[in-house]
Amino acid sequence: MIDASSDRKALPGKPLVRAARGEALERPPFWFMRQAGRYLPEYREVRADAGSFLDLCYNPRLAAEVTLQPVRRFGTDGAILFSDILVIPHALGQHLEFREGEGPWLEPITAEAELARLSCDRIHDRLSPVYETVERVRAALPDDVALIGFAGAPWTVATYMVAGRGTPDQAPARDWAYRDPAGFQRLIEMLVDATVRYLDRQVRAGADIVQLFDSWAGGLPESAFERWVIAPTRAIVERLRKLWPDLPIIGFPRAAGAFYEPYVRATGVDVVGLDTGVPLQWAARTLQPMAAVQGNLDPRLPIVGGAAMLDEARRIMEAFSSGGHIFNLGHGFVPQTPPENVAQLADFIREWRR
Ligand code: 1CP
Repeated sequence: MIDASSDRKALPGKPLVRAARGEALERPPFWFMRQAGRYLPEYREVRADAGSFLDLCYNPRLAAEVTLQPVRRFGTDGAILFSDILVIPHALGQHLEFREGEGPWLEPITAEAELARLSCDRIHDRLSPVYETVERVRAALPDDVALIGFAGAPWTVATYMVAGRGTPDQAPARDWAYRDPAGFQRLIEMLVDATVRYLDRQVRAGADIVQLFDSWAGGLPESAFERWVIAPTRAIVERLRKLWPDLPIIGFPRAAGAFYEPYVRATGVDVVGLDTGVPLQWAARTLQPMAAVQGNLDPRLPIVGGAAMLDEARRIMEAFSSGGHIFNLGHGFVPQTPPENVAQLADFIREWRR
C-alpha cells in the first residue's frame, strides 16, 4: 500500500495543488473535465476493446491507460481518475447498466422503503478495482502532475438513483424530496457516508486532490439548495478534513448562479468549479478571496477553436491572475471536439504569463 500522506508531503510543489491552496502562479495549471473520452481516437480504441463502459471503469489496466492518455497528449497538470459518478449507487447494490447510445440506466429507488435494497457495508468489494486504477496512475504519472480523484455529490447522484436515468429537470428526486424530506434525507446520508469512504480510499491509493461533481445543483429553490446541496457537501468536507487535513477539495455546483457565494462560504471547499455562466469579475471579487477558482471556458469554444477560443481563454486567465486559479472548462468536452483545438488551447495556457 502506498503511503499517500507522506508522498504528498514529499512533493509539495505540484502546481495544481499549490493553485488549489490559493497561490497565484505564473500561469494557471490546467486540466479539462471529460479530458478522457470519446473525442480522443486513442480512447475510442481502448473503449472498443474493453466491452461495456462499466467494464472499462472496473478494469484497472485499461482505466489507468485512458486516464493517462490526455496527460501524454496535451501535457495537462492534472490527471482525473477514469471512472463514473454512478459507481457509488452500483457499489451500494443498485442495478446499473450503461446502454449504448442511451446513457446510464438504473433500477429506480423512489421511496424510503426501497432503501433496504442498498447497503454501505460492502462498497469496497465493488470499488476495489477503482482504487487499483488510482495506484497504477499514481505510479505512472510524472512527479509534477496531480492526480484528481472524484465522486458525484450526493444530490446529483441521488437524481440518477431516483429517476433511474439522466433527466432534464431531475423531477423524480425533487418530488420525493418535497413529499418526504425525512425519507429522502436517509438516501442523502447514505450517499454522504459512502462518498467519504470512497474518497478516503482514493486518497490512500494516491489521489492528491478530489472533486465533488454536483452537475445538477442548478434550479433548486433556496431551502432545497441549502439542505440537499450545501449541507451534504459540508458534511463530506468536514469528515474528509478530519481524515486528511491537507487534502484540497474542489466543489463544482454547476449552474448554482447566485448560490455560488453561500455554497463556497458554507461548505468550506478549497476550490470552486465555475460553470460557463459565472461572470468573471464577480467571481474574482466575491469567490476568489474565499477559495481558489476553477473554470470556466465554454466547452463549445474548443469545437470552434482559433481566436474565439484563445481570446476567451485569455480573458479568464487575466480575470483570475491575482489569486488561486486552475484553468478548466465550464463543463466537460463533448465528443465532437477536435483534439487539435485542445492541443492549441493547452499550448496557449502553458505559454501565457500573468
Ligand atoms: O461510452 C462512453 O465512453 C461513455 C461516456 C462517459 C464517459 C467518458 C460516461 C457515461 N462517463 C464517462 C467518464 C466520466 N464521467 C468521468 C471521467 C473522467 C474525465 O472527466 O475525463 C467523470 C469525471 C464523469 C462524471 C460524471 N458522470 C458526471 C459528472 C460530470 C458531468 O459531466 O456533469 C455525470 C453527470 C455522469 C453521468 C454520466 N456518465 C455517462 C453519461 C452519458 C452520463 C450522463 C447521463 C445524463 O445525465 O444524460
